[in-house]
Amino acid sequence: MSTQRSLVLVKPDGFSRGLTGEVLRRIEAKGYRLVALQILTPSREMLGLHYAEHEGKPFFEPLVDFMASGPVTAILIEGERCIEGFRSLAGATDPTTAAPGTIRGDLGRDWGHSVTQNVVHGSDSAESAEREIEIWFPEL
Ligand code: IDP
Ligand code: MG
Repeated sequence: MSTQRSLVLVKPDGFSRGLTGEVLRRIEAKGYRLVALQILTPSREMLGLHYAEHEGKPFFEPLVDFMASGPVTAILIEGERCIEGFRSLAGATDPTTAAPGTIRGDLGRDWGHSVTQNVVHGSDSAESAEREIEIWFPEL
């Protein structure tokens, strides 16, 4: 058994395009459980913690600007190997080359925003998931 929890975000592009339901549908169809869900506009401080590994990279500031630009849906999911499984559902980082059938491949668009606006975030390891859940759902 390796039941895991993962932190999923529907980013501001996905939220504003009304794609939260579609992302939730895919998570539930896969068999993962929804543990908690919250709509919020994240502070730059939260985003600095969330994306700490990318601080100093050229895309860091535009990424934080984008992520703070409006509401996101934060979702805590649970299921067997759901960290790896949701990354697989999400697809590759670049929505232009993400495989069809994935969230980013089916729904992500190249709006001239490079790779930044790619609909969803998903934790990439058990350590990241634990760290990120503490940021987005400190009570859980
Ligand atoms: P991931 O979300 O697939 O794990 P990461 O490499 O962890 O991808 O990057 C975090 C986020 O930063 C991406 O989802 C995307 O929004 C943005 N990003 C990553 N690489 C680039 C880039 O080269 N240009 C612009 N934005 C990027
Ligand atoms: Mg990442």
